[in-house]
Amino acid sequence: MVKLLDSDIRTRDVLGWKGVHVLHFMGSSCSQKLRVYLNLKGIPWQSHPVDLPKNENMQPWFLGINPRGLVPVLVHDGAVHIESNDIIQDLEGKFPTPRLIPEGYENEVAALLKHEDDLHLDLRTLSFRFVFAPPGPPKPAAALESYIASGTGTVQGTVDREKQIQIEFWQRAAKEGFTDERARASALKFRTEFDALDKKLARQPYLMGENLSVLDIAWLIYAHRLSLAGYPFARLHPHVHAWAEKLRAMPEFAKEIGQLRQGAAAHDPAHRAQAGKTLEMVAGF
Ligand SMILES: N[C@@H](CCC(=O)N[C@@H](CS)C(=O)NCC(=O)O)C(=O)O
Repeated sequence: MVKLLDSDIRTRDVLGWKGVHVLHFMGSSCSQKLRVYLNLKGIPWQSHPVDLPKNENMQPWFLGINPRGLVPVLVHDGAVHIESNDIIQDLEGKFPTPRLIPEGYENEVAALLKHEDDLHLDLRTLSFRFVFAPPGPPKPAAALESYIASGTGTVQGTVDREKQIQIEFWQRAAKEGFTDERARASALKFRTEFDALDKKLARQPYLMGENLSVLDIAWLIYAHRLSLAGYPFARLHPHVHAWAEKLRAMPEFAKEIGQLRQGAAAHDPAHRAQAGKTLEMVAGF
């Protein structure tokens, strides 16, 4: 569990926050995952929006809370938790019903969520290339400088390697954009994952069997974002497509992904096909 230490935190006022507080952004996939989870659980929480397109997450106040500079963050009775999957697993222990991690499967689910999180930068690559498609560098130099300089830079008392990975990701993006080659490599990884999920969903209604679990939430959020990027689910993975349509129709999901959906509807095909190429063309799907 990534619960921050007192020495990691510079924005001290959060230590006095009582109850469940979430720092998040409407269009962030990891925030959407956590919000869907909170909705399904019926856990009341207080919202603290962090505007990612305005780079609020790269300012000293936010880095004083999460030295990694990422959303979502959970502050529960003054304890600061980062990493969406860790937050969810921690809440599952504290709010056990309705169960979204089946009893006895905690370790298996932890490993599967870790695997899902390992693909996060691939999702970000495809999102920036085909959904957001900003005209210039995704993070202006001034924002990146503030990111590098702010916060303690430690997580659980240790210099945070993950922050360096983020810095390198944005520096590379500023230098070369999101190239065809990178986008193709990321899309192929997802194809392998969704081929496997499609086989599961041919036999059972949800990823862990008969009941909805955190894995359905996590993978629906990925599938949804990728469908906005133009990933051809209906053609390549029909069972995943049917499952995603079913989940998207549930109010607990619809409420959280709706805004991005509308936003993306406003994107014309040329916008989604940055440099005149769609995801299907770039990936060879
Ligand atoms: N492994 C982290 C990933 C968090 C992450 O990358 N969050 C994104 C939004 S989905 C973010 O904060 N991006 C910062 C930015 O775009 O500047 C988690 O699961 O919480």
